[in-house]
Amino acid sequence: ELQEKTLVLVKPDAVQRRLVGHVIQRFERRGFKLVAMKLLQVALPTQLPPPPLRVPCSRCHAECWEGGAKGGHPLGVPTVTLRCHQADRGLLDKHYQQLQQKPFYPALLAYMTSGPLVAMVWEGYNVVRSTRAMVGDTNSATAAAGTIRGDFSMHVSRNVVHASDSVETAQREIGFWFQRDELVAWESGDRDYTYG
Ligand code: YYY
Ligand code: MG
Repeated sequence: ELQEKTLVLVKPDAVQRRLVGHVIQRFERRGFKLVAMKLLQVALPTQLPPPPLRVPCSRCHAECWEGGAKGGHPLGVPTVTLRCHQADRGLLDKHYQQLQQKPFYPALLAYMTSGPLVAMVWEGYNVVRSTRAMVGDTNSATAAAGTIRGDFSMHVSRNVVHASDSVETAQREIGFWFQRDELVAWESGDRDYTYG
């Protein structure tokens, strides 16, 4: 059968409202398989700590960070790369590529960077389409009761979750939010009972 993966974000409003467990429970109970998950705070550049100081190397008196002009230490000494692991708005600009020109985009950015969110990858049969159905309409006012947005959200600008809208989008979005080695492949023991 068709096994797909999709990206689900539990957005900052849902983390603040302690809904993370509720959201996870719905996908688990449906039978989907969690293959990656992390809590992270996406920051605007002004919220990020200053970048590490680039200090000249004490041995060669040159800047020899990885990716530098010479692509490494001129004396062949292993270099340490200091990288800021905090996600920044560039991630959201990619994630919401289609929406950047919309009038609500600045507000959407402010909301998505207002607190931590939980990023997850769920796997299963038709998971992309099923997840969208479980999440409900973008606009909470018209989201059906029984959907996550229909049950937990009142307003489009605070709609609790994100879910990828197609298999292609899902593949791209998973790549934005996760490194390849953050996805865990595992066999679920109830497979014969959930898929027949
Ligand atoms: O995929 P989905 O989240 O259901 O909707 P999109 O059309 O992709 O919009 C992404 C996101 O933008 C939506 O979840 C809330 C926000 N948004 C908004 O704040 N105001 C709108 N009028 C439309 C969308
Ligand atoms: Mg969308």
